[in-house]
Amino acid sequence: MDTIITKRSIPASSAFLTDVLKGLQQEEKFLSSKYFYDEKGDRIFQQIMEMDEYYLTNAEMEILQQQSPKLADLIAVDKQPFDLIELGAGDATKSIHLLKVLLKQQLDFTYLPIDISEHVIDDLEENLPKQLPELKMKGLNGDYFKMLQRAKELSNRRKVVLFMGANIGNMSLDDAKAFCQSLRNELSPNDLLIIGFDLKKNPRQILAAYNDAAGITRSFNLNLLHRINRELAGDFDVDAFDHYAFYDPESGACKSYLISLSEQQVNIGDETIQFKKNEPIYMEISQKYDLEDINQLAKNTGFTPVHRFFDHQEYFVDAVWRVD
Ligand code: AVJ
Repeated sequence: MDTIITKRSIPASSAFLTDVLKGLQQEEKFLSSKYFYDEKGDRIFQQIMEMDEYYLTNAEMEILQQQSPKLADLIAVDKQPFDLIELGAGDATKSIHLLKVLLKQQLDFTYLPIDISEHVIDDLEENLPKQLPELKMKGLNGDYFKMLQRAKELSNRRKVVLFMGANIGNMSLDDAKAFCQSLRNELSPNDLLIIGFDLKKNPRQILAAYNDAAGITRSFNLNLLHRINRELAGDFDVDAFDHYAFYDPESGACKSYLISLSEQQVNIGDETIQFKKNEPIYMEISQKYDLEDINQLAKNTGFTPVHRFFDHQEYFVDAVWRVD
């Protein structure tokens, strides 16, 4: 009789596993920062947003707190009903300022927050109605583009898409262009996109935001190794990796790496990955833009820039683009 060899079972459907192995089996190793956000990662990101060095959150918060009436005027041009779709809604602490103004103006709209984290959507559905009882909302948990499709099935009203928080920064310039093009293809003429960009500024200030003194960003990166250990039967010795952040003022790319401090091997399920001493894993890009880059991106992807909202220090911009 044949012997049946049982392998440790790994769920075949795990895109997480496939992506992790694909990234770590390359010549130049990388992991995707979209996997930073498990429950622990969500909590560390909250801490990042509260750090002194992480200027982005306060800057965009100021824009929403102070300029939501003007933003609402641009959104509600014709006072017709619309759907307000937020990609990567998080806890909506910024967009709530806009929601309040839209409700106060008695506009007919439904808020459709999309997030790939299920517990983010659960929290929103529990907490937002407490703060804004009149708000019509439906949370959509999943991939941005699949959920955009869903939103279009739910209604054919005009779409206003919010993509704030400099989330587009986690894409390379080429990927950002492809993303905006795909978004454009899901939308119709006169729909709006409100999109947040972190601006190029003093390189020291940018680097400090991603290389904080307390090491919170470091633990944010290392948490992905812990997550692989927890969820994918990995055995990373997390202490054997160091975090390194680097900002290039010419390209505007701020990149994070984890550096293997020794020659070592790591098992992930049935696979073994070799690391040389000082070998980097490329973890994340946080791309910075100037105003010219932003207008070019709009024009190259089928949008017309309509307006720009800045914080008083001009660290950050929320750009309003109309679909051509
Ligand atoms: C959530 C993508 C806007 O790149 O600034 C913060 C994530 N990474 N610190 C950013 C992040 C390290 C953040 N975004």
